Amino acid sequence: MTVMPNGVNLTLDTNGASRTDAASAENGPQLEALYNQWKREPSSVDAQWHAFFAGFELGCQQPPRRPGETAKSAAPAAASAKDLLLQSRVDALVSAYRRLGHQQAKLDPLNLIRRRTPELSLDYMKLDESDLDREFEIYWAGERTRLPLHNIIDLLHETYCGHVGIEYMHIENYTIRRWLRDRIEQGRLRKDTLPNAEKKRVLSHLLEGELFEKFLHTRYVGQKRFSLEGGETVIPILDKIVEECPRHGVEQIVMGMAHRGRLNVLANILGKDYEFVFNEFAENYVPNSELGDGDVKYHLGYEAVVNTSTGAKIGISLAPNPSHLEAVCPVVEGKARAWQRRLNDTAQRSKVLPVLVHGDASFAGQGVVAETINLSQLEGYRTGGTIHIIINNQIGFTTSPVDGSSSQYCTSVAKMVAAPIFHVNGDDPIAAVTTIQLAFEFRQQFKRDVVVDMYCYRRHGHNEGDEPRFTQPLMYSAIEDHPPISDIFFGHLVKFGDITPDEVRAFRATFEEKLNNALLKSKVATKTIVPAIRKSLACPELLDPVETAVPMEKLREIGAAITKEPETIDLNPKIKRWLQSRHDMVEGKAPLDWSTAEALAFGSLLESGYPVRLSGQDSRRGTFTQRHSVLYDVNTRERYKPLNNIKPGQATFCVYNSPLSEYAVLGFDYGYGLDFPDMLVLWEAQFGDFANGAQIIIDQYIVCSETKWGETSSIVLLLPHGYHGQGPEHSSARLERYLQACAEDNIQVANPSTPANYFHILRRQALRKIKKPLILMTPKGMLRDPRCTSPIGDFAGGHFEEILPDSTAPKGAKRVILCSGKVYFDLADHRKAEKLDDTAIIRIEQLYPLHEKKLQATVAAFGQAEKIIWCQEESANMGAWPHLEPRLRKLFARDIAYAGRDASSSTATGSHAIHELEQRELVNQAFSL
Ligand SMILES: Cc1ncc(C[n+]2csc(CCOP(=O)(O)OP(=O)(O)O)c2C)c(N)n1
Ligand SMILES: [Mg+2]
Repeated sequence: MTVMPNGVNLTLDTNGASRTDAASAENGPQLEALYNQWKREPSSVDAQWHAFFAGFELGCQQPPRRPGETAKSAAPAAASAKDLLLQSRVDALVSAYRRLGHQQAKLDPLNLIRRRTPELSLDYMKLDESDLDREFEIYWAGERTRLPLHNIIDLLHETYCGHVGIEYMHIENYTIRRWLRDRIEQGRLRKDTLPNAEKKRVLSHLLEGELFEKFLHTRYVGQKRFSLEGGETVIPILDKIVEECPRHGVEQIVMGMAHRGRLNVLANILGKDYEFVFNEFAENYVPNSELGDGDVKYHLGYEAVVNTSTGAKIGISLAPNPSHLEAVCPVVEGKARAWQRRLNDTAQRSKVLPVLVHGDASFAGQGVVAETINLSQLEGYRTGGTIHIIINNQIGFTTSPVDGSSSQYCTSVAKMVAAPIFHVNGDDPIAAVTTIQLAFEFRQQFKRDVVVDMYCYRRHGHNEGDEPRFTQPLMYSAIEDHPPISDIFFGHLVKFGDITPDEVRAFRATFEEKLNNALLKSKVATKTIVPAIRKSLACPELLDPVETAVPMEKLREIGAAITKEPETIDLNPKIKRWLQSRHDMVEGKAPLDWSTAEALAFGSLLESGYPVRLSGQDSRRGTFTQRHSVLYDVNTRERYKPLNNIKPGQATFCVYNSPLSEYAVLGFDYGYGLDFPDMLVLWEAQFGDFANGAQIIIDQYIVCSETKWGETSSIVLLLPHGYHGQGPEHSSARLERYLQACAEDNIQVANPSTPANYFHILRRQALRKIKKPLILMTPKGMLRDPRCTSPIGDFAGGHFEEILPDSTAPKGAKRVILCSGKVYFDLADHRKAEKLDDTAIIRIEQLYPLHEKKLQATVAAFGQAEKIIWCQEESANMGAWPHLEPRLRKLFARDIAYAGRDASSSTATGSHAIHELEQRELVNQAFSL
């Protein structure tokens, strides 16, 4: 905004087009005055206005000719103040179309949406019919030109209010906005430029999509399949993406989608055999898998290599997904990034394309969508842009968009990363296909997310047994009268001579025959299916020891490398001292603390070629200022990662501060580990309880993906845990939640109490061939506690100890206290202070799978013990007790006494003093029960 000396508020945008205030009639006289002032004395107005008036005069004298335009028709207009005023109003109109044209676009196939956009009217812009034949200047498709107003309006209307509505004016970056504007205004989305062969391909995909659904509808009446009918255009859209891959150098698509149309996509895009799809519908179908519980058919994943029409091969990986809508989004992003690493595509990220297909209600409603989109440009999480496709059937189960989103479109969340949003009418497959083509180009060019919101409808209820007319009578009477997309498109093609009715009839007949044959084969196949006896996933090898010790010499070498002061940066003096103390530890001058143990575990893995990825909130420094895995120059903030400076050729240590999200970040890291299994992937919660923000990823993926989908993962969750009197929210990592989910050796849950055991369990996780998630309770206050240290010898020898025996207690101890984690130190101190030497304290370092034999043998060493007590800091309804109690009772064939806090609804007291009292009390109990 420029405030002129004469008080006129006028605005010019940077490419020279005038707009806004100047368009209002009230400014007319001032504008004219300003113009006259400029004519009298050009230097008396501000530089921008000077340029504008000069340009305007030039434009009036030498209008550029349009192709075929004669000099006569482009005769110069008189440059009057009125012209100037009208021009500014036309400019404002053009700008309004660019910003708001999408509101008048014909997006809804059912034509039920009515929106008013007064800014697009002549009236609003204070133009009238008499101006329609006047010529005005317009900056269009990258060029300045002059056209009569009625032509300008036609052009604007066709471009911005056709079957594609485009939101791009919210994009702050001028280069991106202009790239889009030029292509949109060149007519990329309004012109039918598809060659005939492509149109036929689109029609065949529509027909395949539609006939496939109809076939299932009649053969498997009432069975849930979440039909795509009404939204079949998504099939040609996805096909176009695959077809465009070779041109853009994309080799792999990583895809996620929910229930709607999933079977259709599996069959018609990923090429899953129709026969197999039909098998899954058969009543006596039992999955051909020996392990695990499996999942319903519309959640299963699939891997395929498909051939494009040019013969190129494109890999497509469709991630399995749980019912929890949108939970798959971050998982797909993580998988895509892992694929990028696998294909050596970490610089450009152009060979691997993430594609997410969403429902309209889910995209608007699920917070994980925003969390995932927020990852899209971050150093540790970016994937070079995702193509989001919304199957916008304008309903979510029974809920209308007005009850599902506070914004006009379900896509508004994508604006937070300035993604362009293309709304397209699904009844116009050509528009949809040309739109996806542009969206793909955009992704490859700018490596940013882009959204294609395909408006459509849902021909049936939410599922096929559901009656939609109970809640949506009007919409469904419109749907009933609405012809299938293939009919509309076919009619269009016939009209323009692109195809004949005979060709379509022949296509239908051939395809139906193909489906019938597949059905026949499937009937044969399903008859012969013998229900497989489900084998348990139990994996006793999880308790086999793994060689994880590192020779002393190697430890010292690694230790020296990671504690060396970097030459390239100037360190904070406190960090210098910290490095020195760490150096003393690895030299054996002092016992090793927790974070040094971790650094040696990572360092030794990296040194021998195993990459490590650690991500979490503030993980680089460490929430408790313990890790310092990245060092900073005090003057320049230049960064240095000691763990990446061990030796040439070592594997890479990737450590990232994550955004403040648990759900998406854990989902991402979990997905990453799935497709890069040779990397040790760790996700760290700031405090353990924050992991419940990612509960869906834990419940739906981490603990059960192996049994549902045969997907194994070795992700590590680092969850700071322990009662220090810091209140209810910083004490408990909710150990009980993980233990409650334990069965069939699905995960490992550990609460190690020594740095050496932490070192060994991390190395075991990376070195062992078996892939199982590892849930680790990690310390907070104990990070610097001299009691929680290990001598270097414990790293050079031994391995992970599931049970830590008590070597100090006498054989004839009368009392055995079992415990896990930090409370051990309080118990040991109390025993020492009170000289209660007839008590043995045994630590269960790994709670699941429980090494029962080892535990039994360790307790048996104190055969005379009269009492076995379980002691924990957590309340009785929390911690390990509810899980362990029946198991310990069975194992030792006697009751186990409980020493710990009473059951409580909140995890811990808010008062530090009460915490101390409780802690003393539970320790006393352990020795006195
Ligand atoms: C997180 C979550 N909450 C609720 C549900 C139950 N649910 C299943 S489908 C559905 C409606 C989804 O609507 P939309 O995203 O528009 O997809 P559509 O079914 O219309 O294709 C709901 C609420 C779910 N699956 N996941
Ligand atoms: Mg919907």
